[in-house]
Amino acid sequence: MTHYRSNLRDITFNLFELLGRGEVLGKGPYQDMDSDTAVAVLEEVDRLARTKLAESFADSDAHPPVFDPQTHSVTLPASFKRSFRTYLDAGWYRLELPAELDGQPTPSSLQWSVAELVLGASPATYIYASGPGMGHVIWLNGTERDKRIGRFMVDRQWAGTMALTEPEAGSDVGAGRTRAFPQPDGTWHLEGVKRFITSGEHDLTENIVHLVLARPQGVPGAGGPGTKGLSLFVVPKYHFDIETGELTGQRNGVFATGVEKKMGIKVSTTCELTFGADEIPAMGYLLGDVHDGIAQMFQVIEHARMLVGTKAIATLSTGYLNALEYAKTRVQGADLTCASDKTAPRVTITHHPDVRRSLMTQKSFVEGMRSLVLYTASIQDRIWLATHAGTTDPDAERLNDLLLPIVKGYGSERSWVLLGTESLQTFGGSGFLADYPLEQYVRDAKIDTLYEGTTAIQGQDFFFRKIVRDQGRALGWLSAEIAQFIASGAGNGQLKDEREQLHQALQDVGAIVAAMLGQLESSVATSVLGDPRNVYKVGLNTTRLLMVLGDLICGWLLLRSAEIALQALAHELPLAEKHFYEGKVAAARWFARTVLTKIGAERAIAEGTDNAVMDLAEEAF
Ligand code: ST9
Repeated sequence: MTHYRSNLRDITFNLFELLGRGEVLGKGPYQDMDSDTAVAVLEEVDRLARTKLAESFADSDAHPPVFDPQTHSVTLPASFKRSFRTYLDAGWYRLELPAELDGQPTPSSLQWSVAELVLGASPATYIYASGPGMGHVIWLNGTERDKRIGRFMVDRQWAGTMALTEPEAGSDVGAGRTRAFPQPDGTWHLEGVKRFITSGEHDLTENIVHLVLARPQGVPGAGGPGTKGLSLFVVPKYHFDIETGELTGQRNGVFATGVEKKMGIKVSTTCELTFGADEIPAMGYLLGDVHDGIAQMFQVIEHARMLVGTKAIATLSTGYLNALEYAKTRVQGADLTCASDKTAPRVTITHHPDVRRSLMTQKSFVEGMRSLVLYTASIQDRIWLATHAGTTDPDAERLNDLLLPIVKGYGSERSWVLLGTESLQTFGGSGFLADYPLEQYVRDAKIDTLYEGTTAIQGQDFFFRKIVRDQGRALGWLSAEIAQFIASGAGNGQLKDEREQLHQALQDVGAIVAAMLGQLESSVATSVLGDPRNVYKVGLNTTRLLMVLGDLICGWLLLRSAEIALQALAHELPLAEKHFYEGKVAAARWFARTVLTKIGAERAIAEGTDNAVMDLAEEAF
């Protein structure tokens, strides 16, 4: 048996019972993907994930990629290559592609359900297999030439990278110094160094296509300072015939000049890439022949942020299920009611209150955050359905924008902390051993709070862009939805206390937002008490707001799930189903009582924020 424990029942609960995806499947663009087919797909990917994909997980951690600096090449372990090849051959990545690229049109909600299974079993497999998805972005944004490149990436299963980061440009992408020089034939030559490039070099695919942000030189109106001066270039590792995609055998001037040694997810290479050294030019195509790099790159980034949040939550889910399995069999100590009786029978640790506290905490967060991911994906379904109908759904777009930093920032923070403090802890000292997957999960999941924009960046994006710049429209709509649920009397009298806790949490979150808006307002010079330094008070609370909003949404979705579960429990059910629904109700109650109730304390902290920590001399730290 491999490390991976999936929870298909909870995924189908979310899709069909909570989010009503039966309404979307089998219709319009998804005619060939009805509910039965969707379940069959999930079952097949689940089987593949638990077997072939998961089987290389530990081995590829123990035998990480080998970098040869002479040839700039990287060799991946054979076990991982087998998993990766099995995944590509199975073709499930085509669920994320449009029919025009020989994809199988599939709603986002089903795509991310499938992604959870792959990311939980072998996160690096899913990440290395992003090339066709990046080809899709090139195809969407490109000229006829670029569309052909996008298609080659799909047809020939080329890999791709997103090359933003540089040694001096991490969170601050606009500080990037890589330059691009126009050539008489319409191509560009790039010069510079990119760092922390995921999948930057490997021997898994015949070609790698780098999406590179660089500053064009000598172009009026382009190449200025900051992110807006960056353009997006398509830079292949190997040159190819632009008409047929056949490799010419010539190497382009982009080389891996370093591969990082790191804490986790070791099989996923993290590379330094040097462009245009050694007298071999790094030739690139300007995407779409327009200088609109950061906006184009954000199409990839938005997808990648959803990916990273889903990866984190998938890892917590398998971490919890492994911990649960262990706790059910590990016998240790007597029941607390007879702790002083040294002859009392020893019991499994699931009998101990603190273990139950831990397991229910893990369960409620996993299930709440799975709902958060799939609820967000269901909003993306709306966006794509509108696109397919030749219109737009601006409300859905705004809501998706609001939710993405929560999926990424909140999902990764909660998952990593819970994996270390609760899932691994359930094993006692054994959790520290390589005998169980927990120690690798903790190491592999830490990156999720860091890449694709750190939690601090997600918090800032959330408040300044997704709330203030949006003039609170998406947040207002979401709050109204939650308020409507609270007022609905859901749960038929059985969730009265929990709805009250949700109500209080909603008010507390509203008060935190109001306090931060007040702090922002008072930082503007034109206001009566204007002091620019008051914006620091906002900055001291952006991560806090991100986290409490995540708690609020998870609490709301868990209670909606509990309402559905209570309705199901009113009928005769097979035992396993009865337990499943009882577990849903228990998780929602637990979360409301132990998590939502803490938001009041966060409110007090936010409302009482001053600049004392900002006024402190650096030496006093
Ligand atoms: C990395 C790799 O970490 C990790 C690997 C993960 C796995 C990869 C797998 C990828 C799979 C992909 C498959 C693709 C499939 C897709 C299919 C889809 C069909 N939302 O506020 P401003 C834009 S890579 C949208 O002034 P600053 C916007 O255009 C490294 N757009 O920012 C805006 O213009 P406007 C990851 C946004 O102060 C413009 O940027 N690194 C958003 O100049 C300027 O905005 C990072 O993530 C947004 N949320 O720069 C960087 N925000 O305002 C983290 C901005 O006119 N740092 N734009 O609309 C940041 O995000 C910074 O906040 C900053 C600040 C760089 C944006």
